[in-house]
Amino acid sequence: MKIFSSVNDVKDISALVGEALKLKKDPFAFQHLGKNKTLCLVFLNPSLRTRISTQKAALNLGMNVIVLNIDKEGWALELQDGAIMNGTTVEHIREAAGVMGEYSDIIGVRSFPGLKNRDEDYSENIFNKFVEFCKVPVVSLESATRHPLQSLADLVTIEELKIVSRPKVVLTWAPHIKPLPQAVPNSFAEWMCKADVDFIIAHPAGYELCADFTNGATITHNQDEAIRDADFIYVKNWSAYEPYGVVTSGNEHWMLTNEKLKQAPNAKVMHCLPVRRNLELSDEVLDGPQSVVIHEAGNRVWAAQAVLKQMLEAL
Ligand code: AN0
Ligand code: CP
Repeated sequence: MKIFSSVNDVKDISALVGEALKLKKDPFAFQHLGKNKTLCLVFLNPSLRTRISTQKAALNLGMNVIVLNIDKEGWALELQDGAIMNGTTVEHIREAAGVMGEYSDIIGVRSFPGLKNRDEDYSENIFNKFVEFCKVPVVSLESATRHPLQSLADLVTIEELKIVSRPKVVLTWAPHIKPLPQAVPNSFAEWMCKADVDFIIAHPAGYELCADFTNGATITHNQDEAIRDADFIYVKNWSAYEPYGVVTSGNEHWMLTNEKLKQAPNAKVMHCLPVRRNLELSDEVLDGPQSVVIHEAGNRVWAAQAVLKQMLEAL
């Protein structure tokens, strides 16, 4: 694997999930693969899980890891081609990515969308420029439109915890005070549409995701009906795709509570984290027996390790 930016970069999804679960049982079996290889993780935005789990995954494979919080510690990056750089930006992404490629065998990049210009965000300009100019394999640590390491960890979690062969998986929108990207729900939808699950998306009117990612899913505005008898309930906020990046009020009742969970007594509750308590999910759900959010975050290590292993094997 040379690029990991979406489910479309994966040849065999169930083999990759199986690989992650095997690595979970035997984390240090492939230390020779990463010997004398360097992973550089570049963050243009904050992170807790992605940063630590990907670093841990690389260490398990015997790699050296360098983390650069380029938004805080690097030179201000220019992204526009042809820019006259007489303003605040100091270094063009062409040189910055090219130089980082000289120091790295694999690069990871996190670049959130601006949520102002949809065409620009959905063109994946920043991620694609890293790929073009660094000339080494690149793994997405969440780009403008997708979060594939999260989705792989989510699928690993579902495979691991399911008790029926084809589980009912519900992605339900949750309230938030800030406009958040569509990357996590886009990506989750894209992976679930290819997995052996019965997949339903529930959201208030006006929060339709781009159809490119949801092809094959059942979509409803009725949250109660969607979550009834679900096996997995995946909670996530996102801002509107149309009009782009907008957040409307009046949907506070979409928070997942124990009262709602009564309709899905066997459901496991998932969230990518970070989560805003008592806004997206109530304390009682997060602290209750149906929540698997910490376990899910733990699986980020094995998802990242499976992807890095395939990249190292292709070097
Ligand atoms: C980010 C998002 O929704 O894309 C990162 C989630 C992994 N969340 C926030 O900004 C709170
Ligand atoms: N879920 C996730 O990607 O978390 P971080 O933003 O903390 O990395």
